[in-house]
Amino acid sequence: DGSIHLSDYRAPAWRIVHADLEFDLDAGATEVTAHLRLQPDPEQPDAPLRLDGEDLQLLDLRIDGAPLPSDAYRVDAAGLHIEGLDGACTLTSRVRIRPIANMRLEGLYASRGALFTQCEAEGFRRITWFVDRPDVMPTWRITLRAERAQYPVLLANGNPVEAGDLGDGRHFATWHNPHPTPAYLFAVVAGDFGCVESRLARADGREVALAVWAAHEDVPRCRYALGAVERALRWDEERFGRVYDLDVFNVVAAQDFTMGAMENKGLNIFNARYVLADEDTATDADYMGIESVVGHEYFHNWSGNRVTLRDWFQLSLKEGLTVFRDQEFTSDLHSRAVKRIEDVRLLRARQFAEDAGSLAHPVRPPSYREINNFYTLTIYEKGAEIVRMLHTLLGEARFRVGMDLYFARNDGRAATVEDFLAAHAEASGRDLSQFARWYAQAGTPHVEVKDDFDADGGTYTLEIAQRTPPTPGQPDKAPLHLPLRFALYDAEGRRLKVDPRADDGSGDRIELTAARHRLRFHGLPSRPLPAFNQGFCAPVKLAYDYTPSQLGLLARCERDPFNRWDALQRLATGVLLEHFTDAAAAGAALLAALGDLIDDEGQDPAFAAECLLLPDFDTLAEAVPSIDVDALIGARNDLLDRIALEHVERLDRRYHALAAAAAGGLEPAAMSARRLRNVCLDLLTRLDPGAALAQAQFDAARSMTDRLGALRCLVHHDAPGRQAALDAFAGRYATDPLVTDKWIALVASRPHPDALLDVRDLFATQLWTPTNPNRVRAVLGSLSRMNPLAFHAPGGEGYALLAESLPELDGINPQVAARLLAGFESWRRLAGARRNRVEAVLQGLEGRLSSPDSLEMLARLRA
Ligand code: DPP
Ligand code: ZN
Repeated sequence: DGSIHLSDYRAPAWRIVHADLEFDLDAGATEVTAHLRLQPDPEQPDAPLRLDGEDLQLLDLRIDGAPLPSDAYRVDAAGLHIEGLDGACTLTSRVRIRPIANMRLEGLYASRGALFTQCEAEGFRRITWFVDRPDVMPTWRITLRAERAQYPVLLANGNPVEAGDLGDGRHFATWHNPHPTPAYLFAVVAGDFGCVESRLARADGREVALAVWAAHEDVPRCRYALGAVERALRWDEERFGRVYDLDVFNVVAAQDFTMGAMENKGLNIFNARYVLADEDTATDADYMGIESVVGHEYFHNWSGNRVTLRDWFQLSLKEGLTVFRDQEFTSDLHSRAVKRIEDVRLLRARQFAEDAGSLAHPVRPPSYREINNFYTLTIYEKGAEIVRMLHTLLGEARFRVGMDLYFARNDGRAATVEDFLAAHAEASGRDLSQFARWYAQAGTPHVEVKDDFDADGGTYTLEIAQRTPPTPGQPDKAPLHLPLRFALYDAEGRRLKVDPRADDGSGDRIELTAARHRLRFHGLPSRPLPAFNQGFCAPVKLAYDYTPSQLGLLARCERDPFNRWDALQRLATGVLLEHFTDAAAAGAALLAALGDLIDDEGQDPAFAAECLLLPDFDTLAEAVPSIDVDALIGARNDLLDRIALEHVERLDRRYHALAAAAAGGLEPAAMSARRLRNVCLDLLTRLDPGAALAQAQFDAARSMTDRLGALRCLVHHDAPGRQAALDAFAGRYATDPLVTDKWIALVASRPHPDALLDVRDLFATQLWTPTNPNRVRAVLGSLSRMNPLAFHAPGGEGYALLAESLPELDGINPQVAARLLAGFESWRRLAGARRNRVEAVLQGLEGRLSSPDSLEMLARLRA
């Protein structure tokens, strides 16, 4: 079926040791001349040379300067085959490509008069003939020639070497990348850009010139991203000892971009949404997102570029590790507790759903048809959780030694997950062979804890069992090696000193390796209250039969802030899903705890805001065997109404009390205040008088955070001023595509059946630009991922709306279409007629999609 298997890996028969490329750039027709220095693998002496290439018009082909006769090679849809080469040689090819016709945004493409590339994972083969796999790592020399008027700025990987005039209004620039670099990290940018720049001293004493580029009118909005680059560079030196390795580091913003950003060597290309920001157009969440993505891409320079991947099955080796690194970057610079809560919220809502649905796959998948389909929450977020567990098991100091060894030993090489674990095993002396199962086994582990207290002897026993449910293709699972932190509290919430034979003497952590463990504690005066998985140190679903009052106590006394938040999430989940025998007491405990939080001025407001947010629809859907959409949405709405009614005065008081702090700029205290204030406003707008408050905030707002927060309240709670506010907002930002995406996303995620009509209306306007991935996601991603009420409309209209647009989108940008299809990943667990409706919609898509991306997704969804 066209699948590629990890077990079939073979080293490349031919390597490219150096690539010298020349581009005659033009949006309509670009010519690429490639001189590739080729070396055969001595172990595979007679293997033919096979080069990847797609949609290339071949103009010329030479070996060591001599034209190749046409019977000496063969071209098919996927590649170029040459037999009978005897040994190292230089292949020169000249091809023509058509950037302007490239809607897939893979390879070289045009966007708003400029030219950009995107090569990960397999886009480089759309630029020239090449051995396009990550374990082929030449050094590079890249010369760009173009018209100066349209393309005054010419950027490529590495350091600038030379630039000059060519006459006739044309000019050139040559770049050199001395580091062995696979083709997926190749990049070229040409266009009329401006930049903000700065110089930093590297830890090794050399200087690096940093620049962030964008269309001229957007340059003033690049300052924050530049500062984020500076912070990232410094942080990686300090925390990981990783020093930058070129004289320049360039970041360029592109409005048409499929991914979030791309870590090309020395020339990161970003989706504009992760670069451009000022107070008038960016929310606090946007700023945080920019800093974390800038960090992420920068950190790839070591975890991904210097040490790259042997093959695409190892994708999480760079992505999981780099997400862990960017999470730590954000945690070190901002609130560690709030960052952890946000990350776990995403993991539970989206990765757990992926791991429990039709698209579940291990962090290292054993096979794929289209690698683009594996840039998933599992590869990224679960991959990061695995690295975090390793960090917990080894401790910061030994983890750092292991990382240093990993980087030193694999520098300039294409590595595997085994190389990563071997470095950590060697540096720490620990056996990580069972831990390696985390990479091979899909599904979220369930850890169930039962306990018993023997009052006579004061003996307390914990019985801990783990099991991982079956996933597609993996019916049976083996026990995993995982760290589990825990603590015991007495009835007053005082922490009890215990010694569970913990290996590191800290007495608050055990390592699970078997399916069952028993822990005994002696000499306890009374039955303790246990707390588990502090900091969410293992990515599992942990079940323990808490009473509402125990959760209320934990929410106050747990030392670990993540677990204080989690106690309230458990309490809320139990109330919403009617898990508690005394429902009235549970509801009262939750309301009391939330009331205290609203009033508590000693608490970080951002933390309080996180606590006031109930588990979202996806998280609840993950917690039930069968998804009753109406029941989940109804229960959630009822509880939110109840919280608003019960605490209306408190919310109102706090909302006003936070006004002064919220009026500040980008300092943490102001961001934190705005966060809680907007959560208060959202609850208040559920009640009639709140609408006036939201309207007032909208009218007076001085930041995008407050303006968009108020607009969301007005739109999502059907306030009277909703349409006028939307029109005012849309008019004010009509020329800004990123802000336009924001209001479109609000409309498409409005929890009202009419959202489907609004989306249909959008399709009929100029605002619907199916070639722009951000816009497609603002419309259809918001509908399918952020609007369960409309997407799951009982008659199946939401499913039909998404499915209808997929054939056209698939013809434009297969990656975007395939990602939207994943919105159906949990369909088999839908209750009632909805499951049948999705099934019919998926069946109706048979024969209407053509990309390998979408065909693989559809097949997995229907398997
Ligand atoms: N650009 C994507 C990321 O950084 C893929 N490498 O995650
Ligand atoms: Zn990445």
